[in-house]
Amino acid sequence: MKLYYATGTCSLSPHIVAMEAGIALTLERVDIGKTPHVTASGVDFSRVNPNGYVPALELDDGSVLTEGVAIAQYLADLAPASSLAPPAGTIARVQLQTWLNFIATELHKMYSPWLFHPEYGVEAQAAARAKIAERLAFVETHLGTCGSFILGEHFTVADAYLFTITSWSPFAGVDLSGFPHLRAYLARIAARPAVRQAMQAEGMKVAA
Ligand SMILES: N[C@@H](CCC(=O)N[C@@H](CS)C(=O)NCC(=O)O)C(=O)O
Repeated sequence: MKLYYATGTCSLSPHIVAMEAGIALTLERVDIGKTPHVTASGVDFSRVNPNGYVPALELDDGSVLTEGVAIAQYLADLAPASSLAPPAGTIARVQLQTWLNFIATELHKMYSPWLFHPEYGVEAQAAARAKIAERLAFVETHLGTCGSFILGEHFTVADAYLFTITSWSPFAGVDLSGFPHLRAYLARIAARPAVRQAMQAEGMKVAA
């Protein structure tokens, strides 16, 4: 399987999941800074994902999965013993999907595009930061009571996703100083060997 990724973007989330699950992936970098987006091997990425965004997962039969939360759950389900996602059909799985949808729609798409595209203007960015602060307050309250991870004591795909998105905060001007539980959670996740390996494989800096 091949994961199309761009360093440090939301594609880091399924990359972490694969590392946690012990699933070997081929990686192909996509330059999303240039239009059209071209992959490291010179392919126009719109031929892989017509929407032009990472992540995309090419399966061994040539078919392509898109949308980070779907890819992450697919990978988790390939390795049920890793407990990265509760079994389908359980309330715990629905709780996982509730969090994945919350992270995708209330956080991911509030950080990006608003905070990474200055052309939206300072007013839109201030509004996005205010909304993110509200949502992070909700996350902070949850992390204060849930245990080590979002669903309790097991690291799941939701943790890979929340870690990936909220780690953008320093680059996006989002102040995490009022969220001590979130900061401790991010440090805990950043120390996981699989997370470090995924980040290193993408050429990111990891803490010593
Ligand atoms: N709905 C998609 C959004 C993915 C997305 O926003 N990807 C960004 C990186 S975090 C991207 O590739 N942007 C480049 C572009 O949209 O052209 C998902 O959740 O997988």
